[in-house]
Amino acid sequence: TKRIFSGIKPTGHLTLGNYLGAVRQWVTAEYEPECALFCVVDLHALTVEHEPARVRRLSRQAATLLLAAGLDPARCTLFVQSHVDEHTRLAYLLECTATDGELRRMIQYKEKAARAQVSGEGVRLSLLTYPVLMAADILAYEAQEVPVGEDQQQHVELTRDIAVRFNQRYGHTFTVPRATLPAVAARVMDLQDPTSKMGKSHDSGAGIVYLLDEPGVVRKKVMRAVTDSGDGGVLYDRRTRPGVANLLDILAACTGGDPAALADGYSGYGALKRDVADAVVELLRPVQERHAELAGDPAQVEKVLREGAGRARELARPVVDRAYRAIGLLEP
Ligand code: AQP
Repeated sequence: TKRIFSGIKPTGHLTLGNYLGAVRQWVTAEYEPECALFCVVDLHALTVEHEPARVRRLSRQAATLLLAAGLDPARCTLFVQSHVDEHTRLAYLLECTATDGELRRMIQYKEKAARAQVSGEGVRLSLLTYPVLMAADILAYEAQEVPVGEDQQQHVELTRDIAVRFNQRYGHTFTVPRATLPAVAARVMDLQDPTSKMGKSHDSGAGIVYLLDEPGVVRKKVMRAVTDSGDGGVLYDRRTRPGVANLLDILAACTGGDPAALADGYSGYGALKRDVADAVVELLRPVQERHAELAGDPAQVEKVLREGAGRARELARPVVDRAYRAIGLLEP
């Protein structure tokens, strides 16, 4: 069976983008615990300005939400990145494999570095090296597939390059992974600014649907979504009609239809928005119900994370040890 790995960064409350782009792919497959690893990648949350208590709170919340969304601890391994030292151990070796130029080309780095500069906070060095730590997250588990949204595709490509280079120079050590993207909604856009991604750390609250938003809030956000001017009814064209295309993508992802075909069923934006709002509310309802139950039992979530970290450590250690030997470090 295939080994898969993916993660979520506790930099904000989980969004509809995280769910449709990534989390839903994680919960629909049938796994064995050793084959599917899902991680709250808390170290990655320290690459931008952060508040310690908030990161802790968001890490717990992310784990709880992943369970609420349907991750079954009996069939997958759910853990917190900082609980398994192998990630940072391996990251250093990969920093000795990747180049400065490669990392500066990453789109997320350019965007987030620009934002950090504007805020006057300065760009943390870890923001530049973040994709290398992400490569370590993936390679430590010999993952073959990495189910992610479109914004993470470039980082998975870099991971492949690093793995191939390491293997060529030091002998076969790592499995070379590939990204898998959902067929629709691989990039959910901000409802208020449909030319940029719906991002959990962005401040446009009105354009972001959070998984824990109440139905009334979801409806309000969807009904106020920016649509496109221009006549010709409801058309699916991501380039010229990004606002409407985004709503059609969301509807298609929720109902299982095809976004272009769905467009034919509407003559106006109002009816489309109402259907999108209904579909999202229905999609989130069971997740929110389970979240409310689980949030009342934090000890249960902690137990899952503790057991997950134990299993993850056992899987990662031999791989990372092998990499230490291959690259030329003396056995202790
Ligand atoms: N808008 C999106 N549409 C589809 N997929 C998305 N993902 C994120 N935003 C969208 C996918 O969700 C998974 C977890 O994301 P992450 O925690 O690694 O953070 P990110 O990719 O940097 O996205 P965020 O949520 O916008 O966080 P911030 O604002 O902190 O950068 C990934 O598989 C991602 O592709």
